[in-house]
Amino acid sequence: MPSQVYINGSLVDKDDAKVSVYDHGLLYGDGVFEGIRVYGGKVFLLTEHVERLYESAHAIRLEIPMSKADMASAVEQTVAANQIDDGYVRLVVTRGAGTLGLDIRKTSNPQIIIIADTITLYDPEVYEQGMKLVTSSTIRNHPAALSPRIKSLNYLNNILAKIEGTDAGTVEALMLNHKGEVAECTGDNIFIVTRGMIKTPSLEAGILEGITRNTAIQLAKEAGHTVLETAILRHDIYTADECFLTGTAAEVIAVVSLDGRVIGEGVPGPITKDLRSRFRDLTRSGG
Ligand code: PXG
Repeated sequence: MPSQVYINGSLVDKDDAKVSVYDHGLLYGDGVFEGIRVYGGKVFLLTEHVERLYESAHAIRLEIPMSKADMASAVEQTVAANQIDDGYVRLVVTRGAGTLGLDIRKTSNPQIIIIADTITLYDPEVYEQGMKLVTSSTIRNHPAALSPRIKSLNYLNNILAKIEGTDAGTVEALMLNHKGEVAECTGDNIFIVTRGMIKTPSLEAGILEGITRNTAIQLAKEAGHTVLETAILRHDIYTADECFLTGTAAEVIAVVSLDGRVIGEGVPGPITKDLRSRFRDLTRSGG
């Protein structure tokens, strides 16, 4: 059982890993995070995740008091201390303790927290049969309000959408942007395959630049597919031949219906299956 949590330079027992109730991470969701996989004892795409963490922090004017290289070493040290072979790392940086006001100048001591744990995945049936999706009525944050490119501790936008999925009996939910275009799911990016062409919303749609998304695009291109980053409407998903999601937790997973419309043959499609297999080969080979 994982028991050691990294907090501000030390590994401590998880029961002793604590932050102040005055921390702006708690009071305002003021902070950033990453979710990273460990495969065969190796942290998958660690450099990419550390890079995105620092970009998120930079975007919210949070200076992380540690170098990227030291952050990467701290992640590896935490994984090793907990003897995680296949698991999950949650990397969190909060704004730190401050006053009961929004002024970041009155905060100090950003908290750097690294949790290495096991991961709960979707049931194997969901991978075999593909998942059903519904569109949530909660739209994705407007990029001019809170950019979805920032992986911030304020995930209420996604949580509210996820509740709608749960209420509808699905494990994920589709989110549209303020223009009514397809954005992404609550914790996964989305792709479709139409007449052999792979399409995914561009960053302009107001989405998180998923690291699994980037890997899937690269794998698809290596396999000889054309990948188009373009505006997508729900109609494009309803009428697609295949649909799949990508994410750190889900990896590559098929979607077989949206809002009660069967997609393609209603089973995971050949390109989806091939990309899932290529992704799994990559993670098994140490990435
Ligand atoms: N969109 C959103 C909004 C996300 O939160 C993704 C896309 C996929 O990005 P990556 O980089 O993982 O390919 C995410 C990622 C969790 C959890 O515990 C959520 C994510 C990642 C890991 C764990 O809910 N979201």
